[in-house]
Amino acid sequence: ALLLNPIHDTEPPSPTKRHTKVTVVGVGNVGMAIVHAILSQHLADELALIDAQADKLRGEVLDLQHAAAFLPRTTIKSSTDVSSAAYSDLCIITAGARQRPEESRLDLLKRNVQILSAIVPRLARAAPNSTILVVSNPVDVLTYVTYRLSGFPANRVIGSGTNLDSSRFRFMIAEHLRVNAHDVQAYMVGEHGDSSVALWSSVSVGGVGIVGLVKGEDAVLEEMRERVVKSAYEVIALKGYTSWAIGYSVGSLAGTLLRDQRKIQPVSVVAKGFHGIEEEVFLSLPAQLGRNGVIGVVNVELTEEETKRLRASAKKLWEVQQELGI
Ligand code: 6V0
Repeated sequence: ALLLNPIHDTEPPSPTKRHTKVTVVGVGNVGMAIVHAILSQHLADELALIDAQADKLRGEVLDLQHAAAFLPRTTIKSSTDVSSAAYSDLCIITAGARQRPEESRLDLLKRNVQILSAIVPRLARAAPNSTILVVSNPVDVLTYVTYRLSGFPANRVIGSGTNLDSSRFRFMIAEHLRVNAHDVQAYMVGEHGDSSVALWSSVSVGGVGIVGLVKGEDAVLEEMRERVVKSAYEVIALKGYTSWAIGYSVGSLAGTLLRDQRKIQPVSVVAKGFHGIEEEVFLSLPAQLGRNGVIGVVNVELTEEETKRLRASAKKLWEVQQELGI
């Protein structure tokens, strides 16, 4: 017996039809939250999940496949072999050692550089036309490391950077003013983490500049910036890791990239040449993103103080890169 009564001969899919493939390397808390965001937004036809721990990987994939009746039809494959990233449009790297409570992001660096050296060259060979999005911490230095190890042009290597910090920032401003976070335009730029810079001068809510709107302004705003910087540590201290916000944040970046949305989002890009930065470092700046990665970096106007802080971050990151000898 036939499963289906054929109505007409079906044509094989046209080879020019777009098939979107996303690879996620690292299926820990962060990788799986990203996978969840990608699946629920119907962003990919095929997902390749890669991790060094074969059993955990197989468990995660089976668990996802068992949700097939409730999800769009997405082929989910898993492998411990990086070459399964072949034909990917987007490769997302979350593999890494986990940040321990109280551990600074920079302390994680050496452990993670080693992990990336095992992954990136093979990933670049397997999917030479993809865009690589780095999430592993410390994200700015590791994006630079990925850029160097991949040999990709700078527009196709991006760090998730302060996209998450900016979302936390928008949440806090929205809570304070009791508005919807979607209506808050606000960016944190620079290093993801301890030295990130809040661009107060350009914050607006529903088109109205925030400067002059908040009572006790300077103190309130500085406290919000500090809370943003501390928020990852706070979540890690409470639940052991962060996952949902970074998952949605990277899911949003994946949507912008794969669907060529030309949205402006703050991500880690080559910052040399912007705002007087002379070092070859990756730092977050609001950037327009599309199918081929970074289209351009927005010419934001910074105050003298903001420029000073950004340059200090660049210098700090450059020194770290020198220490690594890359
Ligand atoms: P996790 O839950 O420990 O997962 C890491 C995964 O990487 C594990 O499943 C490992 O098996 C895997 N892994 C390790 N080495 C390799 C390798 N050589 N090849 C393949 N897989 C490997 O960590 P979690 O998911 O919580 O965090 C992952 C990374 O994201 C860490 O570096 C975090 O610091 C970083 N984050 C970055 C954020 C950002 O805003 N950029 C936010 C949150 C976390």
